[in-house]
Amino acid sequence: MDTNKQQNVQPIPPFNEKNEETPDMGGGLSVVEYWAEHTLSTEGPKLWQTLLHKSACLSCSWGTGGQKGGFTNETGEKLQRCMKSVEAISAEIKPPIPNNFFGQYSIENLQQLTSLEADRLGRLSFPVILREGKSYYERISWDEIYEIAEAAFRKLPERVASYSSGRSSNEAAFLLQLMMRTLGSNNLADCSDLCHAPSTVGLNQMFGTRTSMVSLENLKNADCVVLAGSNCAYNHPRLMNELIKLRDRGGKVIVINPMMEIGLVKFGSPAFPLKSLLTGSEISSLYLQPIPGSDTALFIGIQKSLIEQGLIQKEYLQAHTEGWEAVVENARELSWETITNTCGVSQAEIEAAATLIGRSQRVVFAWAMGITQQANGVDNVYSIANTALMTGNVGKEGSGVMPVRGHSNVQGFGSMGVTVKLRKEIQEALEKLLGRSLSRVQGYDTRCLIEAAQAGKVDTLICLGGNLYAANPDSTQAKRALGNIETIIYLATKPNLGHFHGLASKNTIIIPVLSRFENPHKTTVESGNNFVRLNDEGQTLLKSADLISEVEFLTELAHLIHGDYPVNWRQLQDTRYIRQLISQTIPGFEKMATIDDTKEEFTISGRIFTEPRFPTPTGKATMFVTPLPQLTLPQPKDFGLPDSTQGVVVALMTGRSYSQHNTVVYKIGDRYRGMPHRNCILMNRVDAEKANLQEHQHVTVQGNAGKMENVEVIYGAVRQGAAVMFYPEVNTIFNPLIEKRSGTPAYKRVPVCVYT
Ligand SMILES: Nc1nc2c(c(=O)[nH]1)N[C@H]1C(S)=C(S)[C@@H](COP(=O)(O)OP(=O)(O)OC[C@H]3O[C@@H](n4cnc5c(=O)[nH]c(N)nc54)[C@H](O)[C@@H]3O)O[C@H]1N2
Ligand SMILES: Nc1nc2c(c(=O)[nH]1)N[C@H]1C(S)=C(S)[C@@H](COP(=O)(O)OP(=O)(O)OC[C@H]3O[C@@H](n4cnc5c(=O)[nH]c(N)nc54)[C@H](O)[C@@H]3O)O[C@H]1N2
Ligand code: SF4
Ligand SMILES: [Mo]
Repeated sequence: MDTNKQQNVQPIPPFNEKNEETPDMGGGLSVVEYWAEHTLSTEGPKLWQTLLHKSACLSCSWGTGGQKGGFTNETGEKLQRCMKSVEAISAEIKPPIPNNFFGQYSIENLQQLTSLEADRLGRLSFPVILREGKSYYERISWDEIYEIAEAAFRKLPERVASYSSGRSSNEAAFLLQLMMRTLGSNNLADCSDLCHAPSTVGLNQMFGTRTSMVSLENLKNADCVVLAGSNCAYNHPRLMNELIKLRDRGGKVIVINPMMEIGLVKFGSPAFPLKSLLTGSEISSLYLQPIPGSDTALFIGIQKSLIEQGLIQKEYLQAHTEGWEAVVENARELSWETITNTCGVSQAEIEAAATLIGRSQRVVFAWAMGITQQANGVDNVYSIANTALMTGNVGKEGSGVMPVRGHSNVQGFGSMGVTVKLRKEIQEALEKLLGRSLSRVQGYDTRCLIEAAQAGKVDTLICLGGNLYAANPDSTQAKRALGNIETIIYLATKPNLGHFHGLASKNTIIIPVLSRFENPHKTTVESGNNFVRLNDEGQTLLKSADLISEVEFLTELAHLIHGDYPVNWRQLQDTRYIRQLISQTIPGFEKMATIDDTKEEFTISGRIFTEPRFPTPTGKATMFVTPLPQLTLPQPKDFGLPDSTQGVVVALMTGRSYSQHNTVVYKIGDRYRGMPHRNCILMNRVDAEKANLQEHQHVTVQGNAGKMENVEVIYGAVRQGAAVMFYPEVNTIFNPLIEKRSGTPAYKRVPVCVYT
């Protein structure tokens, strides 16, 4: 049986029909061409200066850079800087927006800009305000900013909120939450609410920890990686090097993704110029394509097969877990028919995955947005971790569970207490610092913040980076909600759609801040692998600009609101003192106290598990039974369309193109998926033909909150019933289900009707 099953292993997935124009592998020479084009261009010297600066890469959470130099990862390996990093830096070193710009273009003009056009305006280089009833942003003095901000923060604490994005430093994040909590507000919405919150919730429930339990060294010792709902070929390119090396040493990679992402089949990495770059390295040993939103069923299927093949580690379960009997029983009882009907993957494929996992010695289970951005995101996480536990793969060298995080410091924001689900240890430490209790009022996460604003319950909002407007679903709702807030203060490096659409009713202020590599002080960030990096001081290349550091602005504002309570805020402008505070209040950050002297970047203590003992009351992991999702799609008539409409309803997976960073679009096309511009829907040929559509035809795509017209149909390697479109544009047409335990929107299973 086993030999047969092994033969079933398929590196290429069943739904593999690519668009003719798409390349046969991810990465490849074009990556190097991009490097060459940019580093040799007129911006080349500035780029190199920034690339060589001792600070962490701005882009993703993989965490390249820092004290060992711009090209080094945390294990000291060189040549670990990818072109996404160049893309991100290139955007930040653009010339400043001219002084007379905002006087020339009204808000109405600015609202016509696309995301790409907004970003290309250049760096924000002086503070501006849009006053009530006015149609132009105008320059504002720092004195007036502080006057308006202070008054805005004197509102009832429950009516004051913050939103943050994960690019700022730990120091800024710590200040933000301390300022808000000192005020008595827990309204600390963060982009992670839209992102990995289900991972945080799920891991906390099961293991009493909230982040990846695997270090980079651990990953290097794995002999199998299960990669579910992640397109790391685009979004965490240096993780690809680890997968290449794993395959080289005979390990296996199981990819779980409704879409065939070509870079997960084959990837040409510049880190291996001779053996990989031109010819490409094989990545997937087995590629499974479940129905969007059905991963729980797929993982239960894997569990069932593990049980049937006698591959579960019963002794491990007995010794180190609780609740395992019910989980095993559930998998045993569910019929194969129910499982395969729910996930759309055949029993043979599922069994092949189980065999690979069960026969491997050290398996890492990694996942990203395809798993979390679902109405049952927490169950998805449970089902993955249940599978890991059943095979004894948590708390063991070279194995474990690994959420692949988003922004370069999004994890640091959570660690610093920028969350509506504060850890008890931090709460107690902050209460000690404040000499009083923290407010017990439940804070608003990102979706709740939008709803509270819509209901007129928010007066003041401060946004530390990000793009709250465009990151949220249902842009019309987001715009209306933000419009009910009296004062919004945006701290940003670049202009974005949010600054032009997310306007307050009285005052909207944009404060231009220094980038990570420009701050006059040292800062730190935390990678998705729980590694803290130290960023050196730098200088801005914007010579006559009027920029401020995030730390300076937040400390000045906090000083105005709170005086010298509970700390001398202005003293904290020397960020060394913030790090002292962090070391005293944040668990695992003891080494932060000495990092200025030692320059020693470190792994946060208590995060990596190589023994199966967990920080739960019993020391055991808790397993939860995961219900199967009910996945039906509505009919065209449910969209209010007449019966005569020739249309097809699909589950839309909304996400990133090759050339964008979240809401910021760098290039309009996506060459690896053969999507020439942003207004495309990638779908399976069979679905299109069902609705009498042809490739390149222009169609309407309608969700439950609006429609997009003139969308070009592109055929691609996605399973039937699923389709792909890009955010932020697509956020105009739907208001999704929300995962109840984490607050995260189901961005990856959006029912839409495609018709002409
Ligand atoms: N260059 C670049 N890097 C980035 C970012 C960026 O925008 N650009 N963003 C950063 C951030 S904040 C984040 S969160 C990460 C995002 O990184 P990813 O999570 O990799 O990005 P996404 O494009 O959202 O989607 C991931 C994959 O999920 C798959 N998927 C969709 N639905 C399902 C499903 O139901 N099941 C399964 N198994 N898979 C599914 C999609 O086909 C897609 O391949 O990247 C970070 N890094
Ligand atoms: N439909 C759909 N929607 C999604 C997603 C999806 O997959 N599908 N993904 C969701 C996810 S995973 C996330 S994380 C969110 C992202 O949501 P956000 O994090 O809110 O959005 P970004 O686009 O990353 O924010 C970019 C802006 O941050 C600012 N910025 C950059 N660097 C700095 C800095 O150093 N300091 C400051 N103060 N500002 C800076 C710049 O002004 C830039 O324009 O979007 C979510 N929305
Ligand atoms: S993998 Fe991520 S952190 Fe590393 S260089 Fe690329 S974008 Fe930066
Ligand atoms: Mo994210």
